[in-house]
Amino acid sequence: MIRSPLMTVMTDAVIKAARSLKRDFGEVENLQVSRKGPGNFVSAADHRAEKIIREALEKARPGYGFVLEEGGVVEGTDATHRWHVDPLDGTTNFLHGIPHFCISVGLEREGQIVAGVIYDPVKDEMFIAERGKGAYVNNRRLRVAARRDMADSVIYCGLPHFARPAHPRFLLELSSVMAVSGGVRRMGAAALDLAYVAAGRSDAYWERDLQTWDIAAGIILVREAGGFVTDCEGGDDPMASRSICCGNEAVHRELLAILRQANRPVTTAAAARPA
Ligand code: 2AM
Ligand code: CA
Repeated sequence: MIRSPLMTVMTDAVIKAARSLKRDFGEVENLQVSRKGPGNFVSAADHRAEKIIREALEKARPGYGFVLEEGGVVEGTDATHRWHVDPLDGTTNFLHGIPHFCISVGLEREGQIVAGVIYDPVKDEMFIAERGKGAYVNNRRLRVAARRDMADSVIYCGLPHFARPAHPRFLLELSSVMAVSGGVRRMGAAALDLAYVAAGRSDAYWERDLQTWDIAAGIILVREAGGFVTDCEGGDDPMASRSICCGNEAVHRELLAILRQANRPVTTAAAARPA
C-alpha cells in the first residue's frame, strides 16, 4: 500500500466522483429504451463527475493547474504541478451499458508524471502508483506479466476513432500483431488498458491519437509495475506524442518491432526497377 497524503487526496476525490458515476450508470439501462437515448445523460454524468473531482483536488491542493477532458486547460498559480483528469474513460462502454469504464487522475510535476490513480467503480478496483513507491490494485502490489513469447501474449489495442486517416495504417498493424500473438483485445477504455498491463492481465498495449488525460495515470502505473512505456515509434515522451506502446520489457520490444515493420514503406522489386 502507499500511505501518503497525496494518495489520500487523489483516491478520496476519485471515490467521491465514482459514487455519482455509478449511480448514473445504473440509470443508463433505463434510458436505452427512450427515443432520445442516453447520449445527453451520459455527457451530463461526465460533467458531474469532473466537477466533483475538480472541486476536491482544488480544495486539497489549491493552485495546481488542470488538464480536464471536459473543462480543458486551467492554468494554476503553481506552475510546477498540474492534474490530468478523465472523469469517464470508456464513454462508449458506459453509454452502451458495458461495465468497463473508469476515472483516471494523473499528477504532473515539472514535466514528469509522479502519481496516478485509476478507479473502476463497477469492479471496485483502485489502481494506484506513485513514483518510487510501486503500483498497487486495492492492497495488492502489481507486477507486469513475465511472459516473453509473443505467441503466448495477449495484446491490447485501441481502434482509430471515426474515419480518421489512421485507419489503413492501423489495419496493417493489427494484421501483423494478429499473425504472431496469442490474442488481441480491444477493451475500450485506454486508462484501464494501461492499468491492466501494470496488473499483468495484458502483456502489451498500443494505441494512437490519445489525450494526456487518457494516459497520464496509466504511464506511472505501468512503469512502477516494472513495465516499459514509449510512444508507438519508441520515443520516450508519450504525453507529447499522444500515442502509447507499453508492456513488459520483452513483449514491448517485440511489439515496437512489429509496428515498425508494419509501417515500413512498401518497395516491391517492380517498383524499384528503373522504367
Ligand atoms: P473516452 O472514453 O474518454 O472518450 C478507446 O480506444 C479509448 O480512446 C477510450 O479511452 C476513449 O476515451 C479514447 N478516446 C480518445 N479520443 C476519442 C474519440 N475522439 N472518440 C472516442 N474515444 C476516444
Ligand atoms: Ca478517455
